[in-house]
Amino acid sequence: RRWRGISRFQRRLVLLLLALALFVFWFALPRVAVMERAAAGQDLQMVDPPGFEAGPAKPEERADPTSASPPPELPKPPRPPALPDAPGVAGPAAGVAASRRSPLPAGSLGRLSETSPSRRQLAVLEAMQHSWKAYELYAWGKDEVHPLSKSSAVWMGAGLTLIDSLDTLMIMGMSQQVAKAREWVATQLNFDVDKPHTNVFETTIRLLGGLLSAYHLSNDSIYLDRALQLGERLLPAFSSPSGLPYSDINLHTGQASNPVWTVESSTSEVSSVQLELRELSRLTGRPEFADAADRISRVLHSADKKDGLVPIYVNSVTGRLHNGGTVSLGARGDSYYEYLIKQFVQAGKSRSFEYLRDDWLAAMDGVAKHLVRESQPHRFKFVGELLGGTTFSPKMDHLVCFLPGALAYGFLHGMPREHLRLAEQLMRTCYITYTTTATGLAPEITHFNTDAASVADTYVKPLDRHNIQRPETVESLFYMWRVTGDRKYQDWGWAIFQAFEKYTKVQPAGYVSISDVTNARNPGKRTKCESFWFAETLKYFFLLFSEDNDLLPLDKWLFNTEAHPLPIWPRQP
Ligand code: DMJ
Repeated sequence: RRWRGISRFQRRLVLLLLALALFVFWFALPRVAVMERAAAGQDLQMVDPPGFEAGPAKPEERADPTSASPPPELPKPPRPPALPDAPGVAGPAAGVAASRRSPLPAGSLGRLSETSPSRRQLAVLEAMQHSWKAYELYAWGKDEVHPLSKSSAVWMGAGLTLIDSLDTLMIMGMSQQVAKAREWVATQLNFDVDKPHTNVFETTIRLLGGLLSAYHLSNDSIYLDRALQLGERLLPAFSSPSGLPYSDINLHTGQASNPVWTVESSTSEVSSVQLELRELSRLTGRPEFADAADRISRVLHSADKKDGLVPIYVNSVTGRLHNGGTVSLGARGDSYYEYLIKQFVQAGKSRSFEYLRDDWLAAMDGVAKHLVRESQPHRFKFVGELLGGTTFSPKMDHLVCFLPGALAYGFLHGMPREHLRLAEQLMRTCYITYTTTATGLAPEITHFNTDAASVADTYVKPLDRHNIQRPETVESLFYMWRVTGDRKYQDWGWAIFQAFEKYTKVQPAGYVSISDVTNARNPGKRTKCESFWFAETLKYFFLLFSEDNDLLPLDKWLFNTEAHPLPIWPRQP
């Protein structure tokens, strides 16, 4: 009666408004729902970013990076000047002085990015300042800071956190902190450390890698001088009968050894030093570092593998892989795979490095065949392990979450499109390992249920509940954002960043590891802050939230396994 009582004009107006509301509801609601589900980690049907085919591509297909959907249109700042025209590894010796040229003009600190920082980047910058404050207050010049106990710890005895952080400070434009740290490097840093068991891998990726990147980003020769001093002290570690490095060295005496209890080394440790050694050779014209790297890569290339997969232990004296050993892309296996594709890219995809690309392709086929499974009930793809080389275990270390990023980076450099598809699926799974805990932070290890009757996809064993500020998921989010231009990866990173803010920040300074990600009431703050929090996690957050794709563009730079950027060389024959 009321409807009939109003005028025709009023009726039309009401109908029009109803139609408008329906229209808005129809188009906006699904988007909101998808975003909410994604943020909650419940979006089971992955939405393909426009431009990417779903489903497997032919194995021989090589991606044309230009065919992928381009990252969003962003203001284009001037690119960094061309890379230094330093001699190639096999080129004439040039000496440190002659090759002291970096891709950035002197004094470019704070201007690495020409776009204004985003609100999220500013939050990361504040986190870095808060973290650095703890290091300055409690651990200046020491290896690690313990913000809770307001103390420090010795590991290599060489200012580990300070050196590991240099490039992050530079990228974030923290010029005053860089100046003070540079002063310490110039006047205090001393690699003449008399400790019998300094780990060769950690020293190479964190200290040597950090110094090389600091040099490239600052054009300051002090960092290259120090890198060369360290490289010379590390050299005896590469003189084993097989050519694979000993795990430990005394930097003072040059005595290299494996730990007393074993002759076996971690496969990832012996196989993840070549990027740094070759770059040191290129910059200094000293071939012995690159020669050592070549020997390592060739020994592992010739070793007996199972569909491209390697066990997690290797005998560094004989060069033989541990037969029947566990296969994993997590602890002790991870960066073996990462460095296959990155060595090929570093060398400008030169023909003489194609054998490493082939090893990467074989390994990724092996991963798909033996290690990738789906959880139940939601069919999340994950990467398990082969115990004893044969028995599948649905266990996935947080460390494995480097893989989506490496696959995406490989795709950008010409690897098959199906690698990107797998990267997208694994990226989602890595994110799920965060969203399914009470704190929103991932545990060290996640197990997956594969039984059809399962009610939850994941479970975390009591001893695996800790989070030590690892970077791998944020690292992969950064690559996925750069390669696909899909903003959901930034949003996922932001959710993770906020969880770190809430559960790991301490006052008056610093961020720490926690013991139990499943307990939001009492996550159990630990005292220690890892150096890779500064070197990797915060750096990747900062880059993930950047709108400037020309800030360390991925066709010109690669990141070593400790997130230290190194230039990609021009292609050589
Ligand atoms: C880092 O030192 C490196 O990323 C290494 O390759 C693996 N472990 C840590 C971070 O989790």
